[in-house]
Amino acid sequence: MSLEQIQNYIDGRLFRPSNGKWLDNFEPATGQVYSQVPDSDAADIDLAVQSATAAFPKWAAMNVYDRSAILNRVADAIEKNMELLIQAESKDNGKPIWLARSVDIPRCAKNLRFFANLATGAESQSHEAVGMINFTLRQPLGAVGCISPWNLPLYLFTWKIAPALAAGNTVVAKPSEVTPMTAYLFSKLCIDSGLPPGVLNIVHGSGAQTGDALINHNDVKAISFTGGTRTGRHIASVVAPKLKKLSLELGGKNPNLIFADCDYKDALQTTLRSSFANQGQICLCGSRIYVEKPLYEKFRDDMVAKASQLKVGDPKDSDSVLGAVVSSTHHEKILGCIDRAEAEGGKILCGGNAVKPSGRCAGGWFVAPTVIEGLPNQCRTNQEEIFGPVVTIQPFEGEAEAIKFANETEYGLSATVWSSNVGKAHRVAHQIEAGVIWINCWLVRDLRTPFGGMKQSGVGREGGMEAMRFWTESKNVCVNFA
Ligand code: TXE
Repeated sequence: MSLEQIQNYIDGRLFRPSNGKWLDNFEPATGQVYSQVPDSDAADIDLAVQSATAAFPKWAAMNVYDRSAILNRVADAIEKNMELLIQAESKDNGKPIWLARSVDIPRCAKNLRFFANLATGAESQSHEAVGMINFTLRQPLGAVGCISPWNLPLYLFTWKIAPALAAGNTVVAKPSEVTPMTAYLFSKLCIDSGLPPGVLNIVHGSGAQTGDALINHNDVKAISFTGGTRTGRHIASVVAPKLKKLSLELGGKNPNLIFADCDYKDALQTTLRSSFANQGQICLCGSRIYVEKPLYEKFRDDMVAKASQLKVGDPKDSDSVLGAVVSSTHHEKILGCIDRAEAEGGKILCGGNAVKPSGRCAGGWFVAPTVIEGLPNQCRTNQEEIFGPVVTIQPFEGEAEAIKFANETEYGLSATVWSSNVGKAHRVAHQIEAGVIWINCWLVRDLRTPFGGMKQSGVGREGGMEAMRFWTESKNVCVNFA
């Protein structure tokens, strides 16, 4: 049986890679190749950038209500094809179907609608003086580049392209080569919805070849990237000297601070989720759990008991809480991190091993939820992003130590604070070095809010008007009417 071949979407049409080369695409739950993805190169990227550049003047000049209506039509198409996308996302990424159904795919439609509608309400400033008025235009940049990762494939892909398009830019997007399927299905929905040719182009392929061609292309006016910190640093080294706009959403090593006066049940249940949701492959997962001393032993024991009960298995099964991790390489990486944690003196309280389900998933890449105790903050396990179902747990004493522990990392993406003392929770939130803080909740996402990290977790913010500002250039016009 020949494998399905994913196509590039350029100038409104589907194309095979111009070099005729393909990469294998795996189903993580089985470890089997099930489709092929274009191994596109600079020639495909150049074609896509030319198409985006040609489409830009008309798309940018379009009445914002018409642009918004087209993007809403694409959102309609996602909703009409929800089940197809849910199944495809789960198969391509390894995440449980219930998760793709409850989180990923509904959010894709929401991303498009949210930014389509936000654009119609966008305001700009004016500054009046005697006999003078300044007003600020916010104009789209041109053909721009978006590079997205594999953990929330279509969710993060649409989160990037929606504001770029809504602001009037045209886009060349490169989804992760590890999870290309839903972006491919999405390109067909764009064609069916009447998105004008060239407005969005999707070029598939590896980071080192396709991604590199995109970030190096001189006609691309800005790059927005979500992925690992190391890749982000490399992209910055290429894009910054070209003096282009750059947005980087990178890794995290997020702390959960659990004070003794928290709502225990809620803190425990949510910490379980923030540790292991999507197999721990969400940049916002809390991977360092700090519990105030009086509560430490009880919380640790309950957390371990609950984590040990989580079912890891076929993403198709509705009772699988964790599915497969995304790739064989990533599976090896996570297991290597667990070995290292033991070598650093960590005690594995639960998990610590690969899981081999029987039947269809026997060859898949599964990892048991893992909780590790007894490691100092400075060790590599507590400093480097693992991005799997692996957390560490440590006690702390009082507010000052909680803040110190939380900030002892080069990352600064998110943090979670659990306390029923409002004043304390505010004080702590104020002092944590992270771009997103949740108090007594986790992963509550209001799309209007700024989203992004401090320190090595990134540069810039996505979300709401922050995204619209990134995707536009401000131009001040000063009028003398004296
Ligand atoms: O991501 P990469 P990888 C973290 C996580 C993970 C680690 C490595 O810790 O273990 O990163 O994962 C494209 N020029 N996160 O290697 O490489 C690539 O093709 C242009 C955190 O899979 O960062 C893909 O589309 N593009 C994270 C995208 O970058 C390049 C999500 C992300 O891949 C490129 C994912 C290049 N030279 C991983 N090299 C988060 N913050 O959510 C790669 N790419």
